[in-house]
Amino acid sequence: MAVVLSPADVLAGLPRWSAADDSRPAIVRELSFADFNAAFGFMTRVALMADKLDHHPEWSNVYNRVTLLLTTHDAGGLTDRDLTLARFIDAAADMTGAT
Ligand code: H2B
Repeated sequence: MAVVLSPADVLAGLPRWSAADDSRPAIVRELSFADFNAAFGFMTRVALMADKLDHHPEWSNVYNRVTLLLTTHDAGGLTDRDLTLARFIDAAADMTGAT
C-alpha cells in the first residue's frame, strides 16, 4: 500500500511543484515547451512511465503547454507514488527543454 505523505513534506522535496487549488491534497506543475512536438514527446515519455508505475497524472495540453496534477485517488491524498512520478516528470521535462 502507498505511504500517505503531507503536502508540505512532498513539496519540500519538489521545488518546481506547488499545492493544487483542489478539494483533494494534490500538487501541480505547469510546463512550456518549444512547440507541440516537444510537448507531446514529453507527454509520451510520461505516459509510458505512468502506465509502468500504474500511477497516472491528471493533465491537459494546449499546443506547447502541459499542466499536470498529481494525487493518489486510492489513498485520497498524496503518497510516495506521487513523489516518484513527479521526479520522473521533472527529469523528462529537463530532458525535453521545458521551462
Ligand atoms: N493513478 C493515480 N494517480 N492514483 C491512483 O490511485 C491510481 C492511478 N490508481 N492509476 C490505479 C491507476 C488504479 O486505479 C488501478 C486499478 O490500479
